[in-house]
Amino acid sequence: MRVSGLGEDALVERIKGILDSTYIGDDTALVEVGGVPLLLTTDALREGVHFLRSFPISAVGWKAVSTSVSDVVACGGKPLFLLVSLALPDVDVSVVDQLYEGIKKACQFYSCTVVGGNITKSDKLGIDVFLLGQTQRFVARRGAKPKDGVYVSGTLGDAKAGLELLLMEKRQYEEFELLLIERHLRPTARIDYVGHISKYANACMDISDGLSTDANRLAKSSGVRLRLDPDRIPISRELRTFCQKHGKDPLQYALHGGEDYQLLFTHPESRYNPFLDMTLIGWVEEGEGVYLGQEPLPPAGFDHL
Ligand code: TPS
Repeated sequence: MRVSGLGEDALVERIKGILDSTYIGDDTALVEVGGVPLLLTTDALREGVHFLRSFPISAVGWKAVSTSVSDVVACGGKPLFLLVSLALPDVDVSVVDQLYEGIKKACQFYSCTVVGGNITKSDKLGIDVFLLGQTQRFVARRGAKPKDGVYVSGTLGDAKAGLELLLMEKRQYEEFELLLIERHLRPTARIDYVGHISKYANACMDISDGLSTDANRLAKSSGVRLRLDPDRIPISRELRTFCQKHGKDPLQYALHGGEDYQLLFTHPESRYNPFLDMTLIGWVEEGEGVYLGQEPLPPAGFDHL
């Protein structure tokens, strides 16, 4: 059987079995070194799969750091040190300069430091980030409790619309289109949520493959059912404008679009923080799977294989 027939989650389960590992399955791995808990995560970006060579390369650097920081934040942690490995075609040196300008900007924004890496020759451009972080309290995907509120940060679906706009390769973009494109090219990991997540979340993960796919992962890990309210899913004004213009349904983008790097988390409703852009989108129940109103919401987001 080919890996594409298996799918990403099943392949990860298979690898977990081979390694006989109890670690694998959250956005980061929690390890203890000399009594100090640490978070480890790694992310890969590949030309043709995650970005095109025509995209601004500094944005690719920014995004590579942000996707890893997002995983650490989802576990309630702060990013500390990174290793960055490049798979490099014989490009102009300025490409590497710009890539690292983006990496540096992101590291300044998130307060973390690149301490090393590796470079190999390759046909396609690739960036691998390995990130070490630290947390006061590790928040996993398991831990959601019946009666918890289900929350997301920010708005959903913008990055998918941004990617579609980029792939249109228009000569001129309107203001709202540029905003959506920015959401795709330079996602911001929700570092502003670290305090809230580490203090209050019973379960958390970041939404990289789309709400429908990631909510099902959280429900499965926690052994609960999530019932989401379609009228509560947060959708930006820009995405509404985009969908109006192209005759699309914004809810479909918000449910299944990937790469928003917003957070999905649960806790009692009493922990709602009005100073964060968090939205209550549903509740945790006993049972399994994800429901949108009365209908099952199967995973229909992005699969990497
Ligand atoms: C050129 N895409 C790639 S990875 C991903 C999505 C929706 C999910 C999140 O990945 N084609 C191009 N660029 C793209 N970004 C896509 C397709 C779509 P991860 O979990 O690795 O952060």
